[in-house]
Amino acid sequence: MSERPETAVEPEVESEFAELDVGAPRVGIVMGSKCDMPTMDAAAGELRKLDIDHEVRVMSAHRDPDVVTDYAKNAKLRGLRVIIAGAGLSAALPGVIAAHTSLPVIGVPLTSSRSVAGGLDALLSIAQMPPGVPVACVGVDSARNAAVLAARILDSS
Ligand code: RP5
Repeated sequence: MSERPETAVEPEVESEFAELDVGAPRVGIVMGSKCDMPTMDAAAGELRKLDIDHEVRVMSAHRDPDVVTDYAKNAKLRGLRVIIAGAGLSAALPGVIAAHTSLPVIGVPLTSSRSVAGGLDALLSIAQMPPGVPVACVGVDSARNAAVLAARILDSS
């Protein structure tokens, strides 16, 4: 008997879950640190205004790699349709999530007290993904735009 990876889900089960509408979050907003919350709150605020169910989580690609991996691998099955990921400095979070899910990932490069060149460090970390593993990238600290883009993605599918 062939072994299946633990995370593999039968396609028919996956589509049945996708059709369930129980107010489950459709957008996941994640960020690398609690200190990112004031900036990322603009994404949550915009989704609230647009009446789009969402969830907010703090997890660091560098400090909590297993948590990030599990979150990304389970996101689609849980009903999420888009993930917004904000991080500063060497901002690996959006890219690591994109490595583990086929959902669209929108990265928000963030500034912090230790940012280099006004957030250029995070901007390049998020935008310069290798071919085949895309992350959409909004402007530095532009969390609201990430939410608007997430809404447009939801609207177009
Ligand atoms: C990144 O490093 C976070 O996204 C945050 O923007 C930055 C600083 O985080 P702390 O070291 O202050 O928690 O991982």
